[in-house]
Amino acid sequence: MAENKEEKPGEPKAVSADPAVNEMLCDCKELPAGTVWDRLAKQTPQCTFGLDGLCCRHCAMGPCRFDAKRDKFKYGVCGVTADTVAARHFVRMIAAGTAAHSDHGRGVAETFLAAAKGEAKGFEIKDEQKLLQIAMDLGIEIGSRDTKDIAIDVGTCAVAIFGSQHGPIPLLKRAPLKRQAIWKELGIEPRGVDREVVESMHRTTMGVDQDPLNLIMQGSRTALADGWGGSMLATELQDVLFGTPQPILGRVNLGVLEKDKVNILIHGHEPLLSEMIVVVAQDPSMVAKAKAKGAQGINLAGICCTANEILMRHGVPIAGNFLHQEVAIATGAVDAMIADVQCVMEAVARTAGCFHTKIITTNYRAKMNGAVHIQFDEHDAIGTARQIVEAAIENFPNRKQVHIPNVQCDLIAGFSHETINYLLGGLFRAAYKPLNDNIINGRIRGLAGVVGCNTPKVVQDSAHIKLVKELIANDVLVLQTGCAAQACAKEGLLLPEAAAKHAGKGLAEVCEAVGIPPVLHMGSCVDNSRILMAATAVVKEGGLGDDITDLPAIGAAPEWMSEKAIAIGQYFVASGARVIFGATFPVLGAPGFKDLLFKGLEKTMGAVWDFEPDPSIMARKMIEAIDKKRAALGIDKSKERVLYDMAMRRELDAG
Ligand code: MSK
Repeated sequence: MAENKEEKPGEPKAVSADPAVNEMLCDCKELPAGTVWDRLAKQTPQCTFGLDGLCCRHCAMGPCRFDAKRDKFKYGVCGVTADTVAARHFVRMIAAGTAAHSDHGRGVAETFLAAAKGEAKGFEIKDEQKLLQIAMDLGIEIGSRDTKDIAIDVGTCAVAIFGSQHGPIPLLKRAPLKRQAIWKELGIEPRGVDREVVESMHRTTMGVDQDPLNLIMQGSRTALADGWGGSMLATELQDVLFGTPQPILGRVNLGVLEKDKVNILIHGHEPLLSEMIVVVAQDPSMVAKAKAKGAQGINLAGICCTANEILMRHGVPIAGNFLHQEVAIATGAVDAMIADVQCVMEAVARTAGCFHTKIITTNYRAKMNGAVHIQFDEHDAIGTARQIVEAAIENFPNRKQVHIPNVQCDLIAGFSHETINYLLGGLFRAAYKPLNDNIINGRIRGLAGVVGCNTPKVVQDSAHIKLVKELIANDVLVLQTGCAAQACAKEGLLLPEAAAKHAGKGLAEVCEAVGIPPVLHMGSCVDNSRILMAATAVVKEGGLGDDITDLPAIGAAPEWMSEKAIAIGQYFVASGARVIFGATFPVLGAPGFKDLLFKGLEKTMGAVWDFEPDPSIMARKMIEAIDKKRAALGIDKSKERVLYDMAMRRELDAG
């Protein structure tokens, strides 16, 4: 578990709260391109115009810089202001994040359709009940029709949502009615995923949309196309194809790598191929091949969100989160790293060049110099998976020195919103009522979604761990996805026993009664759509208002770095949930646009953004926001905030 080392003068700055990473840094000293932390140090100080969203290079009259305090930098060459420039950047980040999630979603929808038609060997419908639920939500007739025909219609409709020109996209209907009315009134119901991304790119190009409010409305429409469109479709169709996750025991951290086995590390986001790699790696003929090369078997592990996908459905261990990708290779124990799309640093190929690791890219959209490319063929996924596993086995004898830190931790993952329903309500009367009741009676103070990445700008995992510990100590039930979930898992917070150790009395009572951890792992980045569904289910259960904005609930991303996080943040705000980001925020130099995001959106969306780099202050702000919602609902029985002082933190860390 992490030792939250406090910095001492003269000592090198700690880069991670994770002892496995700190142990590996000695092995990374000679890397020609260094590690992500070395490269950040070389890039520091970074350009403040860029940091604050104040550099425009959208046309060749620029680049232009902006500084409200200096006359020289008041206007760009075209006369554009800092607020418009920051708004355009922000909307472009939303568009990029939406595009990433949605291209993933489209790939899943296409494979789903091929599987439904019987054209994708190895894929099948695993969750029929969920298929029927989606069919109903998409307005597809069920009656006495054959499952195959329903699946073909669902697949066809899902693919069409990406290119649809005239919305609204159908899954918006899942949201609370009041929220749907707000979107309609504001004119921000997405028409189709691709259309919103294209329009955002158009409106942010030189000489088009010059009004920050108009821009953020389009940003909201695009983000909603992600949350209630591309991401939600990816999650739902993956569940139908591979099974809806249920609580499952797993392990996390570099210690899951095995010295005597062929280690295959799966990195990226799409579970389509990795599901097949899981199957192939267990094939006795493959295990025999590994043994013939001197290994004792084959060991799979994951990095980033693909890790979350295969953990939730198969219990495959997680080697680490985003900042682990280079240090994992430096163990010398990774025979192949399989990379599909997103969050794969270009540095991994260079790092791999210093060891024996083979980097294998599998998606034509994401190739890399120094990597081998084996294109994923959804019509023969098992064949592609075989090629990959064989390549890893072949590489096993090329290992040199191996150093695997003996650090790992158990965790429970797999809390889909359906599972939360069953766990809290029981199999025969599945409902969110017990959760709502416990929020109303104050045992659970509120809900917090703590999600997002790692960034080298924050001591790895430290903000996640500090924030989440303070939240659960104050009876806030935490929902997590992505690398944030992996950070807290490494700290042991995703285990039922964490409730007795770290949670407040009320939350601990609920967790102990139901047998759940105080921090629920709900999946990968696209699975933030599960949090939208859980929030909607709480609203629909009743007693806590009639819109997401009424709930004592809040979102946070204390160590974010990806554009995808901005898209997620905006679809939460547009859905009525306040969000707080840490580390850095890309509009701080544009006072007008910052004000619009941090205050102005309250009027239209009923929720705003906030920025707070200190996790303790962030916790305070989140608890205050939750208490404010409780007061508005009239359920504000006195609850003192437990203040975490240094002594308490040390005690927890020692425990
Ligand atoms: S992988 S987007 S670093 S959470 Fe989804 Fe982690 Fe952030 Fe990538």
